[in-house]
Amino acid sequence: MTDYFPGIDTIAYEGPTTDNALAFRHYNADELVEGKSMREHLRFAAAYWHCFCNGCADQFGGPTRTMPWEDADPMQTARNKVDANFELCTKLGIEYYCFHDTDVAPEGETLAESFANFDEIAAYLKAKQDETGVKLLWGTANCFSHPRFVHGAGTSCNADAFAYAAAKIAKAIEVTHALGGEGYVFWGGREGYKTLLNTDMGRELDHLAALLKMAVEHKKKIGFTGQFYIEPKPKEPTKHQYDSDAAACFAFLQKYGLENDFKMNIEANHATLAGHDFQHELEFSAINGILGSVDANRGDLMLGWDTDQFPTDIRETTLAMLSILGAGGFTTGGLNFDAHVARESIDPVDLFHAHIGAMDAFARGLKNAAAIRAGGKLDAFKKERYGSWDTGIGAQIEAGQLDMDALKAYMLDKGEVDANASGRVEMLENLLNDYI
Ligand code: XLS
Ligand code: NI
Ligand code: NI
Repeated sequence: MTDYFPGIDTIAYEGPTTDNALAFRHYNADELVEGKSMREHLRFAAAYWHCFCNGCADQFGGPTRTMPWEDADPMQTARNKVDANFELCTKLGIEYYCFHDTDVAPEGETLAESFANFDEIAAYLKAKQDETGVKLLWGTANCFSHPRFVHGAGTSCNADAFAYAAAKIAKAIEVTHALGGEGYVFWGGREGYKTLLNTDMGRELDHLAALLKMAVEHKKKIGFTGQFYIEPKPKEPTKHQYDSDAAACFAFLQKYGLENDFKMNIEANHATLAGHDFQHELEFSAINGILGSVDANRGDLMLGWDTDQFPTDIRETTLAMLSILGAGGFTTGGLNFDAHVARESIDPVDLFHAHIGAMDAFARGLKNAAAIRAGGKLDAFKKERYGSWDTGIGAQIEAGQLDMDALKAYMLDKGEVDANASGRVEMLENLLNDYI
């Protein structure tokens, strides 16, 4: 094994009282929760782009992070990053990783050269997967960074940009398939607009749907059975992204008859940018049968952009795991840490502190959520709150037995509604805190 993280051993579970910063306090991979190991519940994944490609440059300055895998030759850098990825995942006990085509292999002078680079690195990724047992959770294509995608990809006014994106996506799906990837993500990138003064929204959305339909056909053609996901985000880089939240995505998918081919990849920071709680997006997806995977990060509510911080808020992870467990848990999806270290966290070891904290935060969230479910008080409260729908008039309405005339007659006769009960918001908030 290479040694990009010298002096760091395999990270072990040492329990909540340990002094060791490089140990898990709560994530104990084989510990059973609701009859399933934490490893199987949480299905952690490392995000290639943030771990190995993001030097933490910002608008005011260049990269600050020491990235010892960088070499003057971009293909050598690419091979080094593969080594670093598998070293990181193995040492942390992270079983999955995720990538964009351009994260793993440099773009060439031509599309053909880019594909050749991608194939070469994919073969190396495959060898390292076989050697370590680390697997690909999902792949994706970057159809937003290059200037050719200035007007978008699937929604570009330039038909050639659409064609280029289709070529990249086809290739990325093929490579994901070859690597045994369990899913493939579509994040809108620049699929949106800056101003309606230059934008034909209806036509752009038709084009986006056409691109996704082609992807579904391509998937079938090559025999890829992994799950397709859409990752909602309301803004950034465009002012308005078409896939703005789970509800907008679901409406779009239904309009174009794509609702059985896609699930959601819900990102915590995108949810808050959309003005929703993380849990709202998870719960909306769960009730519609489209909860697929999660980009597990956190935003900063003081800031209006995608800060992609590692998740550390136990209340958030608890509520998220409550919805995920409620939906029956992950099948093809998992928790991908779409997060980067802070610009001032400049050492390779900081990647370990970041992942350890995030994995512990979700381990606590999982245990808390399981305890809440076992306690049964929240469920019982909700059940009772809707009691008026279980019998009498409520049950008849739910069964579709009554029309408006019947309800008019019912209410004229009864005169006033039965007394409302308190929603007990504060009591329930206190109850939640009992578990955190
Ligand atoms: C950007 C997105 C991106 C996707 C993958 O905001 O989160 O990183 O997860 O393209
Ligand atoms: Ni993301
Ligand atoms: Ni994001």
